[in-house]
Amino acid sequence: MQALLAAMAAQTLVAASINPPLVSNASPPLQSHFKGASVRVPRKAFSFSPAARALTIVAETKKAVAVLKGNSPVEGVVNLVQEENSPTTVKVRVTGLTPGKHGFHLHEFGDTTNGCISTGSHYNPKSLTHGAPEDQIRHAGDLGNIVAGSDGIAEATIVDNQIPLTGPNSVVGRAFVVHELEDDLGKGGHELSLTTGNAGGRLACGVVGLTPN
Ligand SMILES: [Cu+2]
Ligand SMILES: [Zn+2]
Repeated sequence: MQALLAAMAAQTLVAASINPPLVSNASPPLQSHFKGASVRVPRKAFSFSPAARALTIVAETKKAVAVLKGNSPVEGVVNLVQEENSPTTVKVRVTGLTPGKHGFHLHEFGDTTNGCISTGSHYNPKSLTHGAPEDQIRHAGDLGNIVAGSDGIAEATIVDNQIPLTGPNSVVGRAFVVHELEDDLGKGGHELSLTTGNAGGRLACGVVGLTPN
């Protein structure tokens, strides 16, 4: 019985020795942080439970833009958005075109030193021949045609999985080109069909760059 009372008294003393610093405004703030339960709360907040880790995974959205210009009245803006590991959505608006179809591609280089000609060939990391966007065998940069109305304006939304904004095949730093003629999508039988789609001259081009918008 005496032992039990002694034990209870000891517990009371322990409790009493913990509680006063936690409720006391008199103790310096730095000291109270090193006492009792106040230490355990931050430790739990930093524990690496699966739930805590899931909170740190945030889907990354990349955005890019290209402003198209050239030695012609043709100009335009291309906006690109890619959610992590998803296809890239490309929104195109080009003005000053002749009505009808115009080849629209991503070319290999973001170099406009000599105008659109120095953007090189169609972006082609897999070394395939020219084709339509829906073909298995195509250049990654083959985005088909955009179509201008009688007002000379072409607007399109293209969703494509071969022009990512991150990773080894990122198209950031490469260039869009809009062409004089229709891209025959590799099926025209012309000697240029399997390299350029025989899409003719380069009316305007613009380098793809990252944007926060
Ligand atoms: Cu082209
Ligand atoms: Zn091509």
